[in-house]
Amino acid sequence: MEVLERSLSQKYIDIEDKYGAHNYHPLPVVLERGEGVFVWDVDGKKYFDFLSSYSSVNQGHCHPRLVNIMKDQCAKLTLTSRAFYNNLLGDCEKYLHDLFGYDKALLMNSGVEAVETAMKLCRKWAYEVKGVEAHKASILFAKDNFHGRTLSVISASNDPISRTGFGPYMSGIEMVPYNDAAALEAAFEANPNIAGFIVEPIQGEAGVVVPDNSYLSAVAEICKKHSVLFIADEIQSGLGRTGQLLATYLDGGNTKLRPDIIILGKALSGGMMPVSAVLADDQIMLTIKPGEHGSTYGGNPLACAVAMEALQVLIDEELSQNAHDMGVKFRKGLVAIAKKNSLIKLVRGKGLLNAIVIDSSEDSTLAWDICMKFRDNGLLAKPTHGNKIRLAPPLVINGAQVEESLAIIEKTLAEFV
Ligand code: IF1
Repeated sequence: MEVLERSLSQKYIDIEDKYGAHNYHPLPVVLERGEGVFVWDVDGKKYFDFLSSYSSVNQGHCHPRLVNIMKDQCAKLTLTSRAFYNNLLGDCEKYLHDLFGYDKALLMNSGVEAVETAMKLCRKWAYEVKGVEAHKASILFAKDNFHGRTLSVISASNDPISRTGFGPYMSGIEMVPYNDAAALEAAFEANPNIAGFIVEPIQGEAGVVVPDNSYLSAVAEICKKHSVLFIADEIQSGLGRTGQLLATYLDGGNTKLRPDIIILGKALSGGMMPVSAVLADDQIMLTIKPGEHGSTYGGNPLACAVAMEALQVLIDEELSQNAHDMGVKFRKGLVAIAKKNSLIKLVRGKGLLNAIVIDSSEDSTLAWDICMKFRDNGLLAKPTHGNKIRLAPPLVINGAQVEESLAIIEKTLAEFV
């Protein structure tokens, strides 16, 4: 346990250590306020947030429009369950229809709940539309994926830390290498019972792995050819993060791939509360009949109010475009630092979903040590899978803040050579 020189922070850490589950190893910093791209710890120290709660705070911390809409709705009606209608769910579903162009939306809460929902829709569609024999449907995933932490979703993971010790695993799940269209087609040819392929347009947790330009288009084509549902998990890559509204909008937005199912979460609420959604056309969405799926909070009026405003903020503030422009500036700066500092082995990403690969083994603590120094120098980031450091600020970041952040990154890395 890193002992913090600031006793106030240590007090909070000690309480959590004593009374909380040890299911995380957080960076030792205790936050109490957020605004835009910044967060402050309990001692009043200010940091650039370069994690954005894993791309949930795209609109910036505590966006005033989201705070206000929550305050208003909180005082009116927060939850009805789906036993009754409420006056905001229909508007939210229509908003999602108008913005993304799918017949219908199914509102859930956490991202993994939406992934599970997509898996249930995929199986139902397999039996009722594709004609797969009962209980024989299989769902294909990409290796090195991350789609959440439920037992069925970790059954699709090849990451030992996500799955070891939680068996037995769910059947009807297969995996293929990411960014390999030939392997995908071979899998479909080998098993006609494959009903869907769930894939991240950019693999976040794997260390921001951006596939070849042709991969996602090939996925769409091969899925269509084999009557397999193309299911895009845009929970982390979507909602402006990669410089487009969705990461499946390619060629600067001129090619919209339109997967059969889109899964949204995280920034769908701008970090205010858990809201997730599954988008699909009627042929898929209506395979789930009344009473066959749902959740207590799914589609609650507070979530709907926040989600519509969070999406409107993305549009009004042109945050996808800003993510594109600031991402170009940021990656250029990282490449310039890499030219002077061999610690950075690789720079990769799209929009404001970026990562640097540190020149160390995956089991080295160097990336962690660098993030600790980033913290001391006023920037918060966290390593993923050993030697990669994800760098993903809120999409509201401006040019001067990008430059200031690059200066912190350069100064910090220079301390390690
Ligand atoms: C943790 C990772 C990121 C996601 C994608 C579904 C979900 C996530 C593409 C599930 C969630 C979060 C979960 C959080 C840390 C973070 C994460 F490190 F775990 F892998 F972002 F890369 N699809 N990702 O990224 O959504 O149920 O969490 O709302 O579990 O530690 P959720």
